[in-house]
Amino acid sequence: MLLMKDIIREDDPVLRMVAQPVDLPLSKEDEQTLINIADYLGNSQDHEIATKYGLRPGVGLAAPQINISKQMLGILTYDEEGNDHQYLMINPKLVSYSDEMTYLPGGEGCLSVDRIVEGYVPRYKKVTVDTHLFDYETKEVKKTKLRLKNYVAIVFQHEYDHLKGIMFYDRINKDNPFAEIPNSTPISFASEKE
Ligand code: UDB
Ligand code: ZN
Repeated sequence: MLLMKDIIREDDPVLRMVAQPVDLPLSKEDEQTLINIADYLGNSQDHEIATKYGLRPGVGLAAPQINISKQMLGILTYDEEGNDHQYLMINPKLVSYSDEMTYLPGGEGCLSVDRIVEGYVPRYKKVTVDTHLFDYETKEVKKTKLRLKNYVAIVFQHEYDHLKGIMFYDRINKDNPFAEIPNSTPISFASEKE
């Protein structure tokens, strides 16, 4: 199983690389990477397991963060209406986005960043994503178009940035980290940060 020591930190140049597309059908190795990502997210959100192994509760994890510079990422969270969102994405593409922006009023963190970086991270409020999805149970891969909004859209954009070598703090206004984000509404959903 993946532990915190397997997650590379912000000083690692791999986090600044553009990740490579994944060949389909999936190799066993790439399949295992997706399983490891899903297991990390699930384990890290299980209080008992997370405590035992010292895992930071994650809502998303991208392959580059485990030192694999390939276009794969996982999301495990729920939205403001309480619906589950579980995705294991292969070669995702952000194909369209809203003019409206959003942000987390408490800012963002990252499993690869061991410090607090304050400031608003502007994100699109709605995104459309063309991707292949990996089904953990059946191991099938399906091409899908996803429409994501609000918090789940933020998580997606954070993970998608990891595939492009972008860190959340690159997007914070350097002169005024808390400058108003034009055309935005903050996420009101009470995020219980860890
Ligand atoms: C996270 N977790 O996983 F709203 F139950 C963050 C960390 C960096 C604080 C661990 C998080 O936001 N947890 C959370 C939020 C809730 C409810 C809840 C748990 N990430 C993922 C990451 O680093 N991926 O690369 C950072 C998030 C910041 C904005 C989106 C992703
Ligand atoms: Zn991150």
